[in-house]
Amino acid sequence: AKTPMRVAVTGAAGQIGYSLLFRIANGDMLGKDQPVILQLLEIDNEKAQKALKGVMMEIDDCAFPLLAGMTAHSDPMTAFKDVDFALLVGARPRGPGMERKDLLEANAQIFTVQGKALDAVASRNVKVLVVGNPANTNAYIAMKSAPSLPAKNFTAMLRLDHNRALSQVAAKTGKPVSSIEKLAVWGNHSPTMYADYRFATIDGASVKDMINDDAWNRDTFLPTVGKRGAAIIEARGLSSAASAANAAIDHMHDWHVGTGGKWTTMGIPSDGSYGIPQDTMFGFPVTVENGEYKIVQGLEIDEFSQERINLTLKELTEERDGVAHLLA
Ligand code: NAX
Repeated sequence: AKTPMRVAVTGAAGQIGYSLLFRIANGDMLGKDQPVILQLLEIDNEKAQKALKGVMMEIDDCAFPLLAGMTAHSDPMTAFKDVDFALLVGARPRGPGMERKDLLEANAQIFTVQGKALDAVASRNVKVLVVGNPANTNAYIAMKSAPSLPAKNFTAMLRLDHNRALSQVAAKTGKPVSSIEKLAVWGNHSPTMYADYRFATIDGASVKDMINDDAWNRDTFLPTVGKRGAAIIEARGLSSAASAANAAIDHMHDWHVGTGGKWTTMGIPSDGSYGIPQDTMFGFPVTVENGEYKIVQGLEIDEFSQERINLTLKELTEERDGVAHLLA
């Protein structure tokens, strides 16, 4: 049997956690033959820790054959000990009267502490996914707070945007999602993200030609994908949770197992590709092989795409500048 892998999840008693943990323990993330140990972090607060205990009782009651251990933590230094994977879901939500700047700063503090803890105690090969918003900037902060770990080990979740885009393209073309290849989402996990189907194919045929409607792209598709989170809140009264957990599973699964040459989207520290400044945590089209992602190179960026990419990059640059003083 394989050696169990250690998986840390923060915000484990939250909404996303409630969908995510069961799927990790069920083998959806790392494979049906890979035992896992869950190391769960919640804030040091009686109510949160009690709720976490309740979730753990339910996980026990699933009797997952692959679950080789499970612990509850309120300190990232113990939660992240020796972890192979870390899913950083817990974050500070925007409270009433809270400005964007306050939100950025509150989260910068959380992700500085967690980055330092990963740096100190996690496996040197830890794969980190940041889900908690603002996801790209939080991932950037964690990466910068962990100088002894390779920067490439830190990623942000753009996969929900990617999956939302896939679903919209499938609905528009009337083709199954599984037939769509070479879709990508550029930039920040925010309404400024740029979902790009210019290179996408279905059974080898161009999706752009099939849809052949630039106005639909600009006025319907991009706003629908960009504002999907708000539409879910409006309809459900709660933010996306099961779909976010599903996207986190997809992201980690593909990073661990590979994509077999197919494209997906990951928020990763830029290597300068496509003019995105080094280390900017940016959504790129990638392929994954042997646990290493690679940016798809050589794609033509037309004028419309460049404008969209500039817009999402500007937002990310402003977010980064807003927390720069905390990283010095
Ligand atoms: P919840 O508020 O239901 O749960 C968050 C949990 O995190 C809470 O239990 C809280 O106690 C815990 N927490 C807060 N700070 C913590 C810390 N420093 N250490 C450990 N735990 C901590 O939120 P939920 O709906 O689960 O969403 C979690 C985060 O995901 C939010 O920031 C949300 O904005 C973000 N999202 C990101 C998405 C993405 O695509 N990147 C999509 C979905 C989601 O909106």
